[in-house]
Amino acid sequence: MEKNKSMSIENSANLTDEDLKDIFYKMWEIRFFDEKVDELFARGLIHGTTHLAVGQEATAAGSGAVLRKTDWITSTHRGHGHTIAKGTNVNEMMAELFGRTTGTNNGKGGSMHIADLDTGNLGANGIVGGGYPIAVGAALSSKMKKTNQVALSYGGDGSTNEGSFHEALNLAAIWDLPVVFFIENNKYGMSGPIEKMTRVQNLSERAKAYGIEGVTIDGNNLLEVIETTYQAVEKARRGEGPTLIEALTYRWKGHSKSDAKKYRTKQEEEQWRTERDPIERTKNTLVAAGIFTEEEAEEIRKQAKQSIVDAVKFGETSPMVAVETMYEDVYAE
Ligand SMILES: Cc1ncc(C[n+]2csc(CCOP(=O)(O)OP(=O)(O)O)c2C)c(N)n1
Repeated sequence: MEKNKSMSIENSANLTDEDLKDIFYKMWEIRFFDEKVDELFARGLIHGTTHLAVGQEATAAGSGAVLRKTDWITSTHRGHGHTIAKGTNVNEMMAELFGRTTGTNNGKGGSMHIADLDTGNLGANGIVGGGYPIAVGAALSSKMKKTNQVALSYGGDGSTNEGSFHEALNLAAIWDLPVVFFIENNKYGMSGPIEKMTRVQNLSERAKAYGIEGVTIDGNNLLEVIETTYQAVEKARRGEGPTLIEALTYRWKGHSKSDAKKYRTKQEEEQWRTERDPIERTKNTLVAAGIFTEEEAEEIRKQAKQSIVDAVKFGETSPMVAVETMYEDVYAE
């Protein structure tokens, strides 16, 4: 049925004002989720390691918004935002990090292994570049079974130097597979700046080597992310093959929880935080378009914050995973 709702911002994905409000809510949810995780680690309440995507909310929320529930994603070690944007319940995500039975992976996966087949999330991946071949395999199954599903594979700038990236792009190209390679270029690998890791100016140029389309966009501009991803996803759905999207963004926090960030200046960090905050920019755009007022935006922010408070409560009060169940869910039965 035709949506009978207002669309104050023209966009080819046909997102209504309500959709954009939801995306704005998700951006806050992503930010609060990761800030809370940072705090919980510092207090010793959750364990292992984690990689936060504070500052990268527009790439996750914008790309996730144009995918169908039945489309797939593969995510990275920095994947909480992708998972939230694809529709996973934040209570279950938080419970997973707390190692509780109510978690997405029954509490046995943790931050880097969240998978949620109900929302098409084929899994985060601690192996840099490990998600690309999985997405290509999923896309191949879609083509062979004619299900019309698209796979979108997230990766960091550093992952484009892995062999798996190149093999995946080549196979996807020669078979015209319905897959989108979405690179979040946040300027650094663990501590290595992109300029020292590759000679190409834009990572999207690498698409040429495989005969596919490559595009570089401002990853902190939500509407640009939505528009570009939608075009690439729909092209894939029409059977016209893969696209490489490079979205320029920045992570505000260190690589992982033990990073002192000595490889970059405070000035650079400050500049990205104050001048290019994706949430602030989205709010200003949506207020200017009349989608909500400043006060309504503040209300959405508060609701998102509360959802994370509730998620922590849910995680903390859920049952711990029992040691005797350690070997369950390891092999298919
Ligand atoms: C195959 C492999 N090599 C090395 C590592 C160690 N490692 C974890 S994250 C990371 C940096 C990844 O950088 P990038 O792909 O740019 O993602 P970002 O952390 O910037 O989001 C490295 C080298 C790993 N996990 N897997």
